[in-house]
Amino acid sequence: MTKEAAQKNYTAKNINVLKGLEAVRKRPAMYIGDVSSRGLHHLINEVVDNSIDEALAGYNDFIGITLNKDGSVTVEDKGRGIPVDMHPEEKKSALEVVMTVLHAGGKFDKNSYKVSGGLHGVGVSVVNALSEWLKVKVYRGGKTYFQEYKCGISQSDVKEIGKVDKNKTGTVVTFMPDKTIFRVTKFKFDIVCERMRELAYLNKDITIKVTDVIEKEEETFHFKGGLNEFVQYLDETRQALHKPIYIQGERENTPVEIAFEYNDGYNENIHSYVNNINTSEGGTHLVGFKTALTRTLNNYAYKNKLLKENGLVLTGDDFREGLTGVISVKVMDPQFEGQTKTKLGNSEVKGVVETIVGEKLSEFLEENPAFGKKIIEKCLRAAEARAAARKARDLIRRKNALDSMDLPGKLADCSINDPQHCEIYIVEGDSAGGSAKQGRDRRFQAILPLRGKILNVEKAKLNKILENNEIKTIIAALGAGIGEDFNIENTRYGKIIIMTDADVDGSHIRTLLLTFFYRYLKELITSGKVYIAQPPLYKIKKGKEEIYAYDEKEREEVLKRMRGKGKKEEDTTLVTSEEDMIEENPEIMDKKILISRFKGLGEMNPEQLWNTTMNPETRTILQVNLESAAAADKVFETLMGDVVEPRREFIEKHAKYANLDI
Ligand code: 0RA
Repeated sequence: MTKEAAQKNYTAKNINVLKGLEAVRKRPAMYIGDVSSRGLHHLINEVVDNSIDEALAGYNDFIGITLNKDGSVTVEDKGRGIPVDMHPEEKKSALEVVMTVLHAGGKFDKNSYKVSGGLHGVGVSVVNALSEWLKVKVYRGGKTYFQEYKCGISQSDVKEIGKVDKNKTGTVVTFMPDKTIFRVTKFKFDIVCERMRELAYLNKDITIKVTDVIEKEEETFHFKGGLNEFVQYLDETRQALHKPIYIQGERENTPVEIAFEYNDGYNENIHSYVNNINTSEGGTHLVGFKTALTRTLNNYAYKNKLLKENGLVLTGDDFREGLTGVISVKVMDPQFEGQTKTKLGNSEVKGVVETIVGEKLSEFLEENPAFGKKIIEKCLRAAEARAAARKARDLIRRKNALDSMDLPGKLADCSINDPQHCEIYIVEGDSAGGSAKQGRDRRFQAILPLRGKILNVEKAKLNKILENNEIKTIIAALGAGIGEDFNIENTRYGKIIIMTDADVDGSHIRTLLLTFFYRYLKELITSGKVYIAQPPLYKIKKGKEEIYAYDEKEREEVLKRMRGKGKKEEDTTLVTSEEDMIEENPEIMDKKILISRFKGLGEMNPEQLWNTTMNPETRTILQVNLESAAAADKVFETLMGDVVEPRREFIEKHAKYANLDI
């Protein structure tokens, strides 16, 4: 290549890099989901995934995460260190390529199980592009290397900045999320810990340390017992019937690891992972496990003559009542499908898991006949209860209460009946329900007011749950059935929006509803149909200008702007209701700023409710998703279950936002 041609080439490459990073900065949500707290925390996960890949390849056993004083984050590992040698095509250090070229991370070695190549695997370059600045240090081959970037653009070549012990290898990445891109820039210790705890359970040889310098908190996650300990952690507030059953094996380059135990509850809590990614929509690995479990336990019960009782037939559901388990598989080339791309599609994995579980579980049962008997007895009891529930359901169905043809009287339905374009607001209380009915766009918005609290489903069997009026009403309105009859295709609405007051009662009702959806209509959540309405907390008024604020921070921002320069706080008055204010001080209006706090939805008139909370053009609604199904399970069990002490601790710790973080 002539010098001129080389120069041209270099320039073109650079332009490509800039184009790539620009695309990320222009449409960050396309790469990291969103620019809220979730997307922000995703940045950490993105870097950590690379460190986990090093661990999966057998080169790393430590990850440190530090939330620094200035708001930046440091992620360090003891992996091989990002390669620094010249990249043959890009004509610059591989380190710079990994940090600045989209999707460059996975190009190096194909034959490995990659987290970073999987679901969210967009590469560290995306973190770099979305950071005001990023600094990377690499320990490799006895030397320390360094490079710094601003908005993803390198500020100089990779520099060798010192020598280290030959045996010390690893990568240290420190980044400052770009405030012009993220709506929220403060990392939360608890959110970071949630994923790190999960990763430590899934990778038992790794130690992950999280430090929050600002809040002065620190946790180290290392679980020698791996999945066994994970299952025990999930069942912490339930009574286990035995020690977890552990199954491990590998076929067709697909390692499979499973732990499960039965408890005294009625829920099925099976969490599945592919390459450390939570597959909340399940997939072939989960199907393989369920198939093997049903077949093996049925065969065992039959062979040992444990099935004599009144001709009951054990179904898959019976074998999974009160079952808590974690399935973790590693797949070379995972195909993710489903609404939220969290369903494993690789068909060969079903057979792999089925064979391994079939063999190992049979062995276990032969060696532990006492366990076998106990498990079958529990499943028989589940079958009995299921038969009773079926009767209850048939009875209700005969009375038409669950039938979508006979909609509940309280429901104000919409006029369009194409589910895709329809939404239902489930509203706390009749008075808010009334405002919502008047304020809505009746063409596509249906309103279902609930009276009081629905039953806590965490504590009841299905037949009891089906006796609860509020629950019957919801099932009938949604039209998709429940339990064995549930069919998401029949859901009458594309969006199911929970609208409760912003107070303790409201959040309790919201949690009860979410618990019910999570346990009995889970697909509504995994397919992203469930939302939470965000009514404003404050109305701020100055002269003719009226602004709604959805939280304290926003209220302060609005106040600051309205006060303008030099104005003092005395000009602001907090009023419970605007009418009171005017009555008491008829001489006030133009310069004074009035803040009224909405205590409940019922305080808003129909027009206000429409403008602030229901108008699709202007409202904000939070989509409920299962970022971590295991964590959600833990939240519900802790909040709704039997044991008081962990619940109190949990509520004290998470105070007001606990209920939202499912
Ligand atoms: C590209 C290739 C290799 C490793 C990495 C990147 C890598 C990236 C990060 C990000 C944080 N920690 C990391 N550790 C490694 C393969 C290494 C090799 O072949 O030597």
